[in-house]
Amino acid sequence: MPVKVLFRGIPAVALAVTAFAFPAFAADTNAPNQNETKEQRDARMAWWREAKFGMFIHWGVYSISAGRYGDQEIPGLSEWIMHDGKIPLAEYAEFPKRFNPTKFNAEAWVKIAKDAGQKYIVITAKHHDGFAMFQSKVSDYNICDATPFQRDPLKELAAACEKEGIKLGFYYSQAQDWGHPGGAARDGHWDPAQDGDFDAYLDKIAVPQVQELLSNYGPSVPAVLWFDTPENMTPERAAKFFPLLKTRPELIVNNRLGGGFKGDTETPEGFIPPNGFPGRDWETCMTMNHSWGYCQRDTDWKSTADLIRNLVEIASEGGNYLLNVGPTREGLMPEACVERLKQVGAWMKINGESIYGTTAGPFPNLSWGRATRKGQELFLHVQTWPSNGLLRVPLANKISAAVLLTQPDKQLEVRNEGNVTLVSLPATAPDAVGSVVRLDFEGEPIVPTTPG
Ligand code: JFZ
Repeated sequence: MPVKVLFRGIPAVALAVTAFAFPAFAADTNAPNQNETKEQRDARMAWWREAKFGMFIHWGVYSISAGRYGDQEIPGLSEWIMHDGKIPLAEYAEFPKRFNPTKFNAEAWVKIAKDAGQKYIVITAKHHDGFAMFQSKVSDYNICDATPFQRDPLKELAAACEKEGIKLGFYYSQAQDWGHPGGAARDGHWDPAQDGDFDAYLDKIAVPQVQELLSNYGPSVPAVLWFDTPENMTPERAAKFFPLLKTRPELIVNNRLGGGFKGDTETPEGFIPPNGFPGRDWETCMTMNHSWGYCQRDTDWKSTADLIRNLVEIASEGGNYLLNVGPTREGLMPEACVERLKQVGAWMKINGESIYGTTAGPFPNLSWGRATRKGQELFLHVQTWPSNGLLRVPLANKISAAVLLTQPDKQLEVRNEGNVTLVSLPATAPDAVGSVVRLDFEGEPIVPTTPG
């Protein structure tokens, strides 16, 4: 049963008591990175905090069906088609025989990410369907042994990422696995071939495959391990992965292993938490349309303006943006995605300094947009251009410089009026989606509680 549903029905008091009843886990010294100092943690998270923007890739044999099973449209997420269409395992296992994505080119994918300004990629090594998109000795239900393609895309991506200076992370569905006996399935198995012992599945498939992923791609891949949907996981089951995770001290792990393991990153999905997660690293994952895996009918793409605004909003609350693309059965990223990513990249070329390595802005809210901070620099993302040409910033500090990132050599006029800083802007916005002003300020930000 999904954890979320369980939680909904339980009063807060019961939850608090339950949490109190298992203090052992919170203090579990076997969990990775339990005892690291703040300095060690900051060093481990440094590249990720600098990166801010990553590419999520959902690619698997579900990219073949692309939302259709026989002559039926299966509503919902394309990567859930086996579950939602109640496709028997033996039948789904025929899909790989038709998977021959000869147009896949790791360098082209990495270049698309890089040109978009994305600094890391997280790709589905195995999704809930249980099919491994990598060479696995543990199960021949994998792309090298069960498709005519026979290549390991993770290996090719690792090489391309290394060349381009992009970090590579792996998504691995550790609990749900509809393709191996004993693997979990939300709402239960639909095919007796799936029945079996969950612990045996963890011991024989999930743990050894994670070991393969952590061992076979060089010392710095994966940089991130992205677990998902912890159905049936318990503290004991999560602990089966700990010794492995500890073999890779630089690894960043998300919070979806289950069994109470907090991991390194919160993963709000499809939404932007209004105040971030104070004291925690976090990453909003979002897909460009509605499905994660490629879905032929789903052409409702977010606009470039939406994508940029999301990135800005997330950065202004202190998070990262992991933006998903679902490549096709041929191994191509949909044209609509490529086009939008290019446009985001063009914006990032000018405005990237207002995103990379920034932390949340100091303002609870701003009527005209968002703000990010990097040390003594504030980046003002002006989304509603002031009609009188004066931007009101609720900040009382001394300002030593103010420029538009589109015109970094031209100082803007700035004056203080009471608690407020007024910045003179040109009559029209230089960028229709998001123009950014950089303010160099002195001291700690002084933000009046009632803007003047
Ligand atoms: C999961 C997957 O089931 C889905 O296919 C996709 O991979 C996505 C990134 O992750 O879906 C979830 C997981 C967590 C939540 C919602 C959907 N959640 O916490 O709200």
